[in-house]
Amino acid sequence: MRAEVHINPDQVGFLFDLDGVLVDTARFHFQAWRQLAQELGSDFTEAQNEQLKGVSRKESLEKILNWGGIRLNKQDFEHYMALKNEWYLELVRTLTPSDILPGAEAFLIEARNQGIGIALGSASKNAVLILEQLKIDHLLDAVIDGTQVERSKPHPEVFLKGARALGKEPAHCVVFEDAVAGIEAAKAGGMRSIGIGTDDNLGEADLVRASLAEVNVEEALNIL
Ligand code: B16
Ligand code: MG
Repeated sequence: MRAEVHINPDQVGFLFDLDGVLVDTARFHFQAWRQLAQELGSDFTEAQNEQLKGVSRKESLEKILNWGGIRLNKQDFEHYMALKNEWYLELVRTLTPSDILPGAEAFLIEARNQGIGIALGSASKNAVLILEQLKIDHLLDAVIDGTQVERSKPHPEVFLKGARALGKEPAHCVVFEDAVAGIEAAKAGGMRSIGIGTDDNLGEADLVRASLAEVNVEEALNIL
């Protein structure tokens, strides 16, 4: 067992993934990508969609094209990525605060009240709009998203930038993630992690819970 180390909450950073942790837009991504695949004469399943979670827009399209054995030139690739995003954004604009996942807002407020730094670490280039739709942007001290990183998860760049923006040591940060690549990114960055989902795929996390409604700030601090 690790010796108990007491770290003051004001030295701690909590880094949150967006999709699958604070809100579920995976169903919107699925709908928009599927529409695009069909436009290209292809299709893919909900099980395959699991492989797109946490993955960047560009890598998602690469996977879908691979599944369908489709090749596109650079110009068409850019065109279809933009088209999917237009369809996705139409769905995102329907989001309201009632779409915040169970327990997420209360958890952010409790962590803030304890003086913990809070940052977003998302692969999405639409993160700012989504946070505004949900009206939780004011609960975050820093937002690092797909517009600010060059390397996708499992590379730790997004979380290391989040820790830096908060002025916290990576070893004093806890990452909340629903994707395997995100848990790997936290590890690669020297951070602790809490998997939001199930043990079968997130078993590498330091703790796994079905949702933020089932985690309390104390136990999150205790894994540091
Ligand atoms: P966008 P996260 C990720 O969000 C999604 O899980 C993933 O499915 C999506 O492809 C990616 O954002 C990029 O999204 O097209 O909006 O830039 O889980 O890292 O918050
Ligand atoms: Mg996610």
